[in-house]
Amino acid sequence: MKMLVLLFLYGLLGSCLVSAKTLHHKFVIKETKYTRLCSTKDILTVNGQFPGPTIYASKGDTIFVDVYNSAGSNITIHWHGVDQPRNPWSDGPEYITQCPIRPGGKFTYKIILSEEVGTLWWHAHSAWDRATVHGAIFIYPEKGSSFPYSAPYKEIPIILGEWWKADVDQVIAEALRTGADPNISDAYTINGQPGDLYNCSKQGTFKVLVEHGKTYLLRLINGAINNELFFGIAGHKLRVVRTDGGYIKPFDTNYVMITPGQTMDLLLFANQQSLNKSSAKNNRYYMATRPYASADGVEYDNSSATAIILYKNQRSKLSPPSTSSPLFPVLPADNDTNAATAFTAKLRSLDSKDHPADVPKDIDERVIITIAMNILPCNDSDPCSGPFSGRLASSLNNISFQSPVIDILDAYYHQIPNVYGKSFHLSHRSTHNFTGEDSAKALADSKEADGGEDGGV
Ligand SMILES: [Cu+2]
Repeated sequence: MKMLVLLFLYGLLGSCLVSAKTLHHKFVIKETKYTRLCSTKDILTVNGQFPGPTIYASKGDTIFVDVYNSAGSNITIHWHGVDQPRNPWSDGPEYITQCPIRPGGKFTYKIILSEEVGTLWWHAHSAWDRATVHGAIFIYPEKGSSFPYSAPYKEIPIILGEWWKADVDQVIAEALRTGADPNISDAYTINGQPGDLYNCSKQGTFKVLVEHGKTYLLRLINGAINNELFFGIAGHKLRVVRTDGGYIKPFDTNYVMITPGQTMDLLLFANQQSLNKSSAKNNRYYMATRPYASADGVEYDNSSATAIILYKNQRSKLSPPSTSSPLFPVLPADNDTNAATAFTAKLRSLDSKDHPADVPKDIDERVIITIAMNILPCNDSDPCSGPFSGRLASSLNNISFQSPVIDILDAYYHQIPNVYGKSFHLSHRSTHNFTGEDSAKALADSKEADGGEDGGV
């Protein structure tokens, strides 16, 4: 009997060892010429590709990525949404978990996949390099586990991004110099392409050929630097099944709202008519993305990126271009907060037997973290020209971040003093209703009343 149990355990262990794989990738960071919106510039890429290469893996795999920096400036790479249990050294944010990889240097990242399944992504985590240095991570369920929905016929990566005609590192450098908001982007992109609505972009528009009656899995990633985005496809509902590498309770929707860094897996049912049906007038449908931007008086890029869903003609296999232009999806207005929050409120963990939501329910300590955008005064040693003659500075509990010389994780591990402080206040000196009516004004008034000696809020 004992022998049987042992054999059984050995069998289980054996199958685990067989299913979790170790994968290797080589990323070479280099400058590459790309032309968008009628102008050409050098952008940073991985292996010359924009968007960068997709990493294919399965749940529980370990991935080693050798990153060679052949560009002229420092860089790091972050594996967005990967938990990396007990492995912070490979997380990537510059000066937090590592010093950046210098030009000519190399760093090997170890990416430990644990519970994640679905779509995640990787991106540079230095200056604004992530605008062009990014790509998808597809994580398939481990062998033998079942999808909580029927398997799609094909999968389609959809990476949303932002494009500046200017050099992106100069855009952020200028913003840091002046203390003002960075210049807004010149276009949004879908898989690196702005689409039909922008100058000189029609030719490159991303197109997907679909077959009537088939189901497609869209792996949607918001790789934009700053913007929350609405996304939808004309004439089609989307079924949201996963977000940020985990299953959710599926629901159907005409549009999604996706925040920067977020990922979503969407099922697209190709159930519209193709041209070969005599009644069909159109076999092309736009997918489109445009911003959700509700902040008063803050300038934003209000353009729309498009790609095209094209139905295959089942008789000839080739789809003749239809004469009328593709249908455009109905997306909420840019400032439609109700539409944005109504969508987000529907995101709920699947929480099934096979995909439980293991959230700790016993709370030891309640921590309040206030995220704020402050305006600091300009002065002679730190000249600036931002809003209200000040400098924008974000903070957590009224503490802003300045890059140290040694990365914080090394300083913590080796107990190197004077790199970071330990005075992060977990409770506030005065209480304030941060979700009340006109909270910012009320807080500013109360500061003025006590003399406002604190600087920011
Ligand atoms: Cu990220």
